[in-house]
Amino acid sequence: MAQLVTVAQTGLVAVVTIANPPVNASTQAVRVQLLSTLRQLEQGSDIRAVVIRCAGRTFMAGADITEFDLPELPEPHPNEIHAYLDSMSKPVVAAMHGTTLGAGLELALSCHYRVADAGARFGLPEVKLGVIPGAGGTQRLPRLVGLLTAVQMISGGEMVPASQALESGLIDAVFEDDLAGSALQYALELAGTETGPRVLSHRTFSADEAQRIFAKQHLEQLPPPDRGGHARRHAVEATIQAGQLPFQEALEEERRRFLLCRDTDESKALRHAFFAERAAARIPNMPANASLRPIQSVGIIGAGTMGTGIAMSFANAGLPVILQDLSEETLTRAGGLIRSTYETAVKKQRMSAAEADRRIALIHTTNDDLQLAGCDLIIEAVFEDFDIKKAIFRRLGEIARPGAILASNTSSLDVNVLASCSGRAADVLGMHFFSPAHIMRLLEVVRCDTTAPDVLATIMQLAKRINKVAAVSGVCFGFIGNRMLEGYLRETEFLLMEGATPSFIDQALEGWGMAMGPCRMIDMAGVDVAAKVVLEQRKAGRLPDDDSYRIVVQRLYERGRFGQKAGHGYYRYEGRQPVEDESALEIFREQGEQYGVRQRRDITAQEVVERCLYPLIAEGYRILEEGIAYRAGDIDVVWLHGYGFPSYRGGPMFYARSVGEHTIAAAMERFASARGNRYGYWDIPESLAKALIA
Ligand code: T1G
Repeated sequence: MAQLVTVAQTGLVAVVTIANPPVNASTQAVRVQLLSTLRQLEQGSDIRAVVIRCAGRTFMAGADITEFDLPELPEPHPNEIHAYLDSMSKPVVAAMHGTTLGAGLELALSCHYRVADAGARFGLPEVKLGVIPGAGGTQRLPRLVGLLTAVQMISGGEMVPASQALESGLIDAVFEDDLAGSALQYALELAGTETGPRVLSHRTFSADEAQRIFAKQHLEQLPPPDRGGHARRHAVEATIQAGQLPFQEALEEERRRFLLCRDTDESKALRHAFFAERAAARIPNMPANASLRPIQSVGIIGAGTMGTGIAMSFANAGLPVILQDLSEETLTRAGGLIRSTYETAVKKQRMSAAEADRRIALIHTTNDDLQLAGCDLIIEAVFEDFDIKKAIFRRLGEIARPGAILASNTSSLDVNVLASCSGRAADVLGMHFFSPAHIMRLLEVVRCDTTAPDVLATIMQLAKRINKVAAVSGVCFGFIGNRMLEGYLRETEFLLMEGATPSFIDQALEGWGMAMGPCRMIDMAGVDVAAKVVLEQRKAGRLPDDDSYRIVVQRLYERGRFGQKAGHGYYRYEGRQPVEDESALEIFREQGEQYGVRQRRDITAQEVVERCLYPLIAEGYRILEEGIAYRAGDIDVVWLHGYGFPSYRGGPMFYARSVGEHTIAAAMERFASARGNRYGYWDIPESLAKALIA
């Protein structure tokens, strides 16, 4: 067994170091070695205090999530270590840096004193994996910070910074530098003054009535168990029991709830999403030591909403940006949007005024594209006009410095063509950001046939640097997300023509878990934007020979119903509030009659969900068959981070396996026979159809 826990003695203090890269996860080997080390130190006559610290980038960041799939957690359970810490006669100090999370924070709570460096953050994020703290967190945390703070931390799963942790009593001291030396000094003083342990589990605890009432209100406001609230509800219920049950009994109840949650579909989906996001960053057959191109400066062509949002994404990561546009008016508007965005962040105390000023100062605007010539990465973010984009890539091929990476933010156009226009195709790829680009984390990285491996690797690494979740897509219309969206929107419009209303469709899909239904989504993104994409597809001959295909969005567009920004689209808007609009329903009726909807009928929410989601999922199978996506998990990452797919369902491809591929294929067969399949809308991809034979 590798040596993961070592000890160094300084005077009367023993410093225990855990070294289990990359995040010092609490594996069985770590637990075995840590427990035996603590037992030895307790016996040591020349030791009066202990410090537990971690090597590398962070204090223990949690249990090893891969152990969740084991039938039983390999001994010793973290609770055994924590019970031993409770029994020790010598004070133990946790010295924390990085992100102390989950079992790492539970270990620290079982220590007797807690110190940290100024940049440290703390959390119990277990609910984000569909479980609850399973090693005493629900019982020790309230004893330290009170019921309210504990319920908020545990049910939200968010990290708190060292300053807040100090203020709440979670930690005892923050050191600006030299954590190791300061923690040692802290322990030496404990030893020197013969200060004994402070054992949280021995602390009697009873929250006052007001705190209990708050906790119960918090519980009632959580989503239902089958809509992402299962683990959160158990986490809060376990926390509320702190002080109401004898400590050991409460630990057993916590463990019971943890095991209950661990085996749910919600938890399996969330754990899948966690690892899928990290796997998506890995490019198959890419040598681990692939050289990356340096990216120290970024140029963006096009200062519209997308270009401005992209500029802020880079400024947020500390990278200087030159934002270029031919129109001075556009540049002025962009400058205003940048300033107002950061002013709002300061007002909401998301960042200091100084930090906002730093980021604003990183973005320079210009109308002269030659100023981009020295940039390491240049992103084209003009509107979706292919001829203009081609001209820009020809220009970039002339002015950009050798070795610069050239990217297009296009949401659907053929990046291979842009690459060839540039005259340096190996340097070109797509970077499809999602609006608002400085907030949405998804980045579809589109690899052209000619993109050089180091260019792809560089951009995948850069994505992490700008806090984006990247997934690689091959070149096809709509890449991964928008291509799968087609069937979803097609069926939405057919359902409208058959008698469903926008609110019925949206509520059916939002009730199923989507963050926003299709009609509200298009109204918000712009009916005109959606209609232009359909018209562009029809012009390029990419649509089925079916005049009724997405005819509704075209009719709304023709009538100036551009969506929320125009006050009406699929809905009428009172402020930002969507309201059913008789004149829109009339358009749906007209189109239904014109395209042969003999009689409008009552449609169930289940039919809406199946009619919209199954073609979306089927397209995902085709995307995998064609090699457009490397893995099914990459497709899930796209939908979880770019389209509001419910995380507790794991993404469309994970959901397909959990609901059963046979169920989906059989439903598609039913729709094909009930509705006809003249245009292949209900064709079942081969890799999905095999479920029918199995
Ligand atoms: N278990 C196993 N592997 C983990 C891991 C974990 N807890 N955390 C990270 N990894 C892997 C990750 O898959 C990746 O692997 C590598 O480490 C770097 O991670 C009993 C039961 C700590 C903020 O939920 O939030 O404790 O892709 O790319 O961006 O109550 O990792 O390189 O092969 O994310 O710097 C609670 C989960 C567990 C924390 C670092 N803890 N991790 O982010 O690196 S449940 C968590 C994170 C628990 C107890 C319960 C982040 C990070 P690879 P990374 P990062």
